Order: sequence, then C-alpha cells, then structure tokens
Amino acid sequence: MAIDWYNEFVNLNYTPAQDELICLFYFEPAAGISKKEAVGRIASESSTGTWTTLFTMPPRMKKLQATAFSIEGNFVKIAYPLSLWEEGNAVQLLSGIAGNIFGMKAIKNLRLIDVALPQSYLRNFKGPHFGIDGIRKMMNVSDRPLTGAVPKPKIGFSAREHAKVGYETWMGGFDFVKDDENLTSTSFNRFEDRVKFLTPMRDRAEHETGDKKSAFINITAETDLMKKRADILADYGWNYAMIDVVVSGTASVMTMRDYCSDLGLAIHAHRAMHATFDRDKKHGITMQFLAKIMRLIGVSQIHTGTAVGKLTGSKKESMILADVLREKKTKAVDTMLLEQEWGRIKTAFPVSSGGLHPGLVPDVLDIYGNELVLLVSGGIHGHPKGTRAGAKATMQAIEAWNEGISLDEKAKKSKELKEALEKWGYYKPK
Ligand code: CAP
Ligand code: MG
Repeated sequence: MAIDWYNEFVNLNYTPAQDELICLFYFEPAAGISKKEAVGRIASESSTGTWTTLFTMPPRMKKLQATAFSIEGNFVKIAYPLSLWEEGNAVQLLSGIAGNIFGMKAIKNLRLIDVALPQSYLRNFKGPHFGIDGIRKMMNVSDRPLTGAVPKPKIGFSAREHAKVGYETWMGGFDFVKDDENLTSTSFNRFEDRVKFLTPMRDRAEHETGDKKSAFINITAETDLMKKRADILADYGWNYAMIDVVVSGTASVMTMRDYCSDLGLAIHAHRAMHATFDRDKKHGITMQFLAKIMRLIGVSQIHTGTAVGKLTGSKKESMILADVLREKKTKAVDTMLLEQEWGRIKTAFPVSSGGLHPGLVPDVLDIYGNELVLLVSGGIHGHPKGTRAGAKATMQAIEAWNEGISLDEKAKKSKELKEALEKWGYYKPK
C-alpha cells in the first residue's frame, strides 16, 4: 500500500489550460529527495495534497490538484486550476502558493519567483485607482520623474519642524514630502498635528510656486485607524496616503485600496520588511512577485530599488520590476519573470529611493527613464546649503539628464548642483 502519492502531481507532458494560474519556483530538494518528488510535494502541498494517501478522495479532487509540468535545472513551473482560488482573494492566493511549501523538510531551498495570472482571475481585482497617466494629470507633471523627499533624520522632528522641512522641500521644486516608513504618530509628532501643519505649508508652496504639491503621509496602523487617518487626509484636501504594505499585510492593503479610492487618495506603498524574504536568491519570495500582487490589489506606486544606492537590488532587477508595474503586457524574462497580460488593470509607478543624491540621478534615470517617482532624502537635506538647495540641485540633475548633458556641464550654470557635486561627487553609498 503506497503511503504517498506525490508523483500524481507531476506530469512533464502536461499543457496547462488557458485559465490556469502558473507559478515559477526555484527549488533545491533535500538530501535523498529526487527532483521529481520534490516538485510533486510542492505542487501537492500548495493545492490539494498532504503527506499520505487518503481513505476518501472526493471525485472533484482530481480536477483541483496542481501539476508540475516543466522542470529546467532548479526551476519548476506548476499549473493551478482556477477553481482552487477564491475570486478576488489575494490573501488566500498567498496562503496557497506562498505558505506551507516553504517549510517542507523535503525541500532544502524554495523561492517563489513569479506567478502568471489568467484573465479570469485578474478580472476580480480593481488594480490602481489612477494609473500612471492619472497621477501625472493629478500632479500636473508630464515630462520628468515625480520627485519627493523624506525629512531626515527619519524620525525626531516635531510636527511643526517636519512641516517646515516639507515647505523647504516643496520650494526647492519637489512634488512630494514623504513620511519615513517608521514615522506614524509619535508623542512628538502626532499624525493629526503633522497633517494640520503640513496643509498650510502645502497651500503656501502651491501659491508661491504655482505648482501642485502633495505628500505621502504615513497612515500605517491597525486597519480601522488607517481608515480614520485616510478620512483626515481627505478632509484636509490631500490626494495620497502612504502605507507600509508588507508590515500591514495583504488583507489590510485590500481594504485600504477601496477605502482610499472612494476618498480619491492614491496609495504610496513602502515595502519595509521585503528584504526579510526577497534578498536570498535561493529561498523566499521575489520583489517582482510582491510588486505584481500590489499592482493587482491597486497601490499607485511601490519602491523598487535604485541599484546604485544604499540598499540591495541589481540594475536588472530594477528594470524588470519597472516592467511589472508599468507595462500593459509584461514580457517574460528567463528564470525571473513570467509573461503577464494586464487587461484593464492600470499601471503603477516604480519608486526609486535609498542613498541617492544629485550625482546619482543620471544612473537611476538610465535604469528607469522618466516614468518614475524619484525620492532623494538624505541627498537633499545633506546639501551644503540645505534642503531647498538640495532639491534644486536634484531638479537640475534631472534637467541635465533630459537635456542629454553631463552633470559637470550642467553644474557650470547651476550653482546648487555644483555645490552638491563638490560634496558628494558621484559617490555610491555602501
Ligand atoms: C531612503 C529611505 C527609504 C528607503 C527604502 C530610508 O532614505 O527613506 O525608506 O529608500 O528603501 O529610510 O532609508 P535616503 P527602498 O534617501 O536618505 O536613503 O526604497 O529600497 O524600499
Ligand atoms: Mg525610509
């Protein structure tokens, strides 16, 4: 009597049906486990199976089980019947393809690379409220990246001091002032106070510059409190809310997507905690998977790295992340990305941030082009002449890139850029 049945979840001659959901995994079998058994266990444990043959098996079970249908080296593709998945429930999807399978003893390493979502699954999701075009229209910015900065040091300003740094940032030409990922509502900088002090500064900066100004104010908290904070933002005429999406959880992001959309608020998604699972190339979940799920749910933008700044992520990774977010049809990239037709799901902005300063702007724009939210924080507040000069220097660096001239050339006629280059040059933070 066979005790297990993993081989029934493997069929290398199988061709997935049009409406099946396909996952690409990197996997390493544990010692003594064949590749075939390993992929059978992954397909089984993430769909209908368990470790042993069973006494009763409902006839429909056969139609629900996943099939590992392609093994190339240490990469396996697994097809999942649509009826396994609850319509519109991204949380349950993660329980299935990003759950138990990571803890199986029979697998030494496992990495969820990407998922290809069939149109019949996709259509149960709303995607971003505005899309890249909608955001550009809302901010009245067309031919350059949107720009923003976090007041630094990242936490410690009073609400009033925070608002003053924000005003200087806006007056230097930036579109956004961003809260840091760990700034929510502290004794010295309550959320309500920050909104109360930032709002008149925004109005003043808009009046003095004639430009639209906004902010990514961090509402991250328990979901009901996030709703209350979103209401406050809408009451004060803001058009964005910021959420730390990984620590908040997929369910709360789904709730807040609809709540913010009803209030006309775009969502800036910070990805703090992503590096606990996306940094190891052999085990965990990729940033491209996280970016895909967040676009599907409907954030308007999410951080995707700089390649040249202080945090992890290669140039190639940043480029494929940009494709996941910006394309109507994402092209497949061998072992990194599956093809994805996005249908009516709108586009979202990649956000590049982390250790940037004016000297690195061309490197980042060489990767992303103008369809980007560029955040330069320490890199403006550390400018020898202060925040406003730092923002101006960054805007001058963006102009230089779009004019096709070097920063050294631009600096001849741009004082603030010249001063930035004198301090940082083209330094790449470690
Ligand atoms: C950057 C930042 C962002 C990181 C997040 C920080 O500040 O505010 O949170 O960019 O990383 O706290 O470090 P600096 P990522 O510009 O002063 O470095 O964008 O990779 O998610
Ligand atoms: Mg930060």
